[in-house]
This record gives sequence, C-alpha cells and structure tokens, in this order.
Amino acid sequence: MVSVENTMQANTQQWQTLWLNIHLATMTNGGENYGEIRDAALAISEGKIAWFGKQSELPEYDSSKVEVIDGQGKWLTPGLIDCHTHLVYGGNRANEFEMRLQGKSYQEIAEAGGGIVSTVKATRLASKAELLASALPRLTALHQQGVTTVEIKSGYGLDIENEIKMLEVAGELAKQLPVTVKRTFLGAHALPVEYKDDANAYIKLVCDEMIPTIAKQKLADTVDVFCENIGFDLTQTEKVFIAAKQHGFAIKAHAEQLSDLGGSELAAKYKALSSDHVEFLSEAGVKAMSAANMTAVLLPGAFYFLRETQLPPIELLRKHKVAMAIATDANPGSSPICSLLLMLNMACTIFRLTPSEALAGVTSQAAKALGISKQKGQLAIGLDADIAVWNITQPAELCYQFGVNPLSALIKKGKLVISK
Ligand code: DI6
Ligand code: FE
Repeated sequence: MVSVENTMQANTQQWQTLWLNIHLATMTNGGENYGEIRDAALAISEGKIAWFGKQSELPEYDSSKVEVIDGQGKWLTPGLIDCHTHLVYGGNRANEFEMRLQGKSYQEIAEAGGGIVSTVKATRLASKAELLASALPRLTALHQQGVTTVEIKSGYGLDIENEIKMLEVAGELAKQLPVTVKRTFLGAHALPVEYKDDANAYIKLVCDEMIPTIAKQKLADTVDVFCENIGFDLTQTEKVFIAAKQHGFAIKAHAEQLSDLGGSELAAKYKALSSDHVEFLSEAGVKAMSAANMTAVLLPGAFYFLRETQLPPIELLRKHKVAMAIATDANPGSSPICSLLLMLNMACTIFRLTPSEALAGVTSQAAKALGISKQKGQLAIGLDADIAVWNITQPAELCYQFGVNPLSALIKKGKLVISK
C-alpha cells in the first residue's frame, strides 16, 4: 500500500525512468503474499527506487524529462540475490559423480582424497585468467535468470596465495558483468594436504596470517567456516570466528549439513549473519538462531544432488521466526547448479516452502543473509533499483514452471542491462 506521505514527498523532478502498466512483488513485510501491488507504477532516480505504488495514485510528473516504459502487464521483483555460491573453482568433478553412481558416498570420496581436496588441486593449478574464464559462464547463467547480486566464497585455494587468487577473480567477475559480488573468505573449508595431520596448525595459519592479510587487502567482507566432521570442529570454528571478528569481518557458517555438531549455536553466540545448509539443525539450534536474528540459508540443490534424506527443520524455523534464504551453493562437488529459478522450484517441491516464502528467500531474506537489507532485496523507496522484470501472470509462476526463462528485462542500479 502506498502511504499518503509517500505520494506527497515524491520529488518527481528527479525521476529518470518511470515504469507504467506493471505489477509489483515488492517482497516487503517478510515477503508475505509477495508484498503484491497490482496495476502499479515504479519510478527510478539516480539508481534508486524513487516511487512506487498504484498507478492510479501516481503523482504528476514532467513527461518531457522522464523516460517512460510501458511494462505491458509484466511483473517486477527485486533483482534476485544468490547468497551462497562457490562459483570460482578449477576443473570439475564429473568423475566423482560417476563414482557416486557406482556406489561410493560423498563422504567416502572426500575421505579418499577426492572431494573438496581434488578441486583444490585443480584450482591451485589454474591461472587467474583460467579461473575467470570458467566462472564467467556460471555467473552469466545466474544473471540471465535475474540475479543482480551474488555471494562468492573462496575455499579451494587453502593457502594464502591461492585464496587471494580466488577472491581477486571473484572481484574481477563484478567488472565483467553488471552483478554486485559479495566476497566471503572460506579458508576453513577443508584441510589442505600439506596440513593433513595437523588441522590446528592450519587453523592457526587461517587465523594468524590469512585473515589479517585478507582484511588488509580488503578482499572480502565476511568469513565462513565449514563446521562439520569432514570439515572443522567447534573449537577450530570458534578460533576462526574470533579472529574474523577481531578484523572486522561479518561471519557465517556451513553448519549441520551432514551431522549436528552445534555449529549454528556457536555461530549464534558470535552473532553470525547466517547458518547455511542446516538439515541436521536441532530445535535448540533454531532457537539460538532466532535469538541472534540469524538467517537460515537453505540449499536445496546440495540436498538434491547428494540425495540427502534429512530435511531442514522448516516447521521449527517458521515457529521460531527464523528468516529462510534460498541459494544455489553452486560448486563442483555438492551442487553443480547455476539456476536460482531451479532452486525456487526445489525449495517448494522438496522443502515445501510456499512460493511466497521461496521468492522472499532469493530476495529480502537473501539480502538479510548478506547483511545488505538496507540496500537490496526489496522494492522500497531509497533501495538500489536492482529489479527483475518477468513475463509472468502471477509471482508463483517463478517457482512453478522450470526450464523456460521468463526474464524479460533486468535493471541494475537503474540501468537496463538485459532487455528481451
Ligand atoms: N559444503 C558444501 O556443500 C560445499 N562446501 C561445503 O562446505 C561442497 C564443496 C565441494 O564439494 O566442493
Ligand atoms: Fe557451500
């Protein structure tokens, strides 16, 4: 609903672009009923949303100064946000996919020197140009389906030089495509072979050398840890959180993906932005996340690809009002998937989210998971005009049909960057 003040305060002199004949899924109010406004209009000024509301309440504007676009009844949503990816990496793991189909489990492959460690080998061998060339089509695929912001993690370098290389490539991607890239340092993703029998020494390297260097060079704004029995234990995870906080990073965790170690409760103690995966999260963990105002990032692609059977505790997350974000987890081992629209579909079909919850999961709640709610994730006055325009008749279509790309146009900071 458009308030009276909203209309009166509108400074129409500054409008640059005005979309008419559209419907809006504003995703305000936690995404309830999509924050839907039918028969709407939306104005953009200096890369920000300057006005939106019912077209019948549109204030007067100078049509000689504003570019007016006829939206032809299309739907506008906030530009989609993929808040958890590992899309910079060397090689691929199609061979392990085959091994799994011959009966080996993800954990068995990891324990036998495959898994994350094999991608580390390929990533170390790859040049920056090669990493960029392989990541670009993945980011392009996301972007073509409406993604305007993506989070990219390091974590396949596992030494200073190669972690920096990954983060620099992630930064370079933002120059190649009109997508905001939020970078996360995931040095504590796996144990590199050279520290095979000394996880504590590796954690010391992460805390005492990698985190300070990455802070100094401003290569990331968040630090993540894979807290798991094939990753790092609670004591090691806590050390990384403490070092990260000391250097001004936000934190998040991969936790409760394969077992319940209590990583999410630990993350809550350190006021993390999010805990991600969370299939094995207990009610105590859910409560701790709720008290710390954390977001649960659900990754249906990894659940599907690993043929996981333990569903994340959706009812408990709802009961305790924990925000649920949805992301691709795009990575070569557990989710070789670069479609956020497919994740919307799976969040509904597999996790039983409502389409409204799922769409909030890739917009407003994804922004919350990245700590950027004041800039992105909703159609609201003053927020960045990152907007996806869809050729659909109702928002649920984005979750319902898969395989036909309904994106009609994409606006990044007020500029039309895709138009079909
Ligand atoms: N959990 C995951 O699902 C990915 N990383 C993680 O900590 C998997 C990464 C990989 O298998 O390469
Ligand atoms: Fe992940």
